[in-house]
Amino acid sequence: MTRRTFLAAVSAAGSAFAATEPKPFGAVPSARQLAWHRLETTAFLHFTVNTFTDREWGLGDEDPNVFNPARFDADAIVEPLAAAGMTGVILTAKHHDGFCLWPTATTEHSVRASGWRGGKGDVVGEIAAAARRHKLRFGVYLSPWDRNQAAYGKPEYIAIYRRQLTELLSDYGPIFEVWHDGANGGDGYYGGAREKRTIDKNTYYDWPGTWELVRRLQPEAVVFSDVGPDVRWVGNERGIAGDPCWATYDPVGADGGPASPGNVREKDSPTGTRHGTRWLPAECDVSIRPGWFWHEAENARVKTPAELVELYFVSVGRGANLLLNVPPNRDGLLSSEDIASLEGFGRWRRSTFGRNLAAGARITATNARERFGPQHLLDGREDTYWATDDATVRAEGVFEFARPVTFGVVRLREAIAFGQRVDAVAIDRWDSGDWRQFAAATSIGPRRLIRLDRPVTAGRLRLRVTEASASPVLSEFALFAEPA
Ligand code: FUL
Repeated sequence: MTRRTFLAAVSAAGSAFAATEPKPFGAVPSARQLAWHRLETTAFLHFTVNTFTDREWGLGDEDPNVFNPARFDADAIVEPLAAAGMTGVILTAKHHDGFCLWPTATTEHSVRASGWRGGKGDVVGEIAAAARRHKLRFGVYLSPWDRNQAAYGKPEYIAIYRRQLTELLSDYGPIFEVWHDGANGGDGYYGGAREKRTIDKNTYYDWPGTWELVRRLQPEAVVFSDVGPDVRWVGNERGIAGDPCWATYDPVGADGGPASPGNVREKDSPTGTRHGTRWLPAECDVSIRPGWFWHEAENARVKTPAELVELYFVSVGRGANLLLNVPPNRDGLLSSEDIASLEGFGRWRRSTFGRNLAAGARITATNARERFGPQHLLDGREDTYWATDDATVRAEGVFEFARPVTFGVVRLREAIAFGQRVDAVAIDRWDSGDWRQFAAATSIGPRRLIRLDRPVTAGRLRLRVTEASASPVLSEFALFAEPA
């Protein structure tokens, strides 16, 4: 080979290499997690005997007849959620009190024993069907702690719990998320024993066995708990993700030992673990009211649209999903206060995100990997991206606008199929002959929203990846203006 053909071969190999996709970095999301990330905001429905007894945790000895939502209307519950942009709904099929909202064969303590609709009602079935009609996905919360069950605390209960899960995952169509909370207060009715029962959170439930069942019955469903395996609790019930909030996480138990649902070192959950070995993104569960269940006394304390917007920024805006609880009332409907807040929030979302002000910008970059150029930041697609050469971790993109744009929100996304690679970014505007930084952020992952203190007007912007653990792979740069 002459020197010339050798060099030609090297450069051909080099560009062929650069034209290939970047290699994934660290832990990456599964297909079911990728689908879950797209949901962004989902709704929680806390509804059971507690709604009628004015409690947050039922004792387990409630008369099933107290459950009597005379005007229950699943469509009227789901419609306002859909209008607010919720993409899924998770119902408390069974809360800690053990009352089952579907006609289960596993216990007498269910809607079948209630006078509501002559014992023929099925809240799970009706919410699932309404969700389908409104194009929302449907998920179930099945409390592991059961204060009604005589067998609770004994090995037999695990079989009952799995039978309940089997019914829910077999009879109600596709399930997008299975939600296991970690609470357990010990004392309960337990079939009349009325005593305190303690269980070993790490071993009693044999979680791996239950998750295997979920995988078999609903392979596309994500499983939520303090430790995943697919989605993690964010570590607080205020709806606030950490900043940074890494999608990777290696949970440890409260005492530093092995973790399990109900036994996790909560202070790690909001941020996750940078370079953790598992992709285990955060979900921010929070109620639109002070309590999880509906209480008349809290009708005047429903979060305002502005508070919901703020929650959106500190959850979704940090790469987590928001799971917003909107509890049905004793009629079996959402209260007008909650509906009004949802409407305000929905209006804000539509008016803010309806138009990407960065679309149409001319964009150049300091480095790009052949066909993975920076134009992909603006094409509105999540399967295309701007990537740099493997060795280039710091890179800049410059956006030039035909006419100056005024915006108050910036949205960035990594192409997370390639892992979470970027550690920090900064954004500058061109002003009087110089670049001036006006925004910065750390973790991005599936998305990062930066809400500016006041709107910025600029004809030229610069996005700088200031720190990355691997060559950046970004799929979106977008600008939005909030309504006045
Ligand atoms: C917790 C429960 O104890 C609360 O009642 C509520 O269901 C919340 C979402 O999870 O663990």
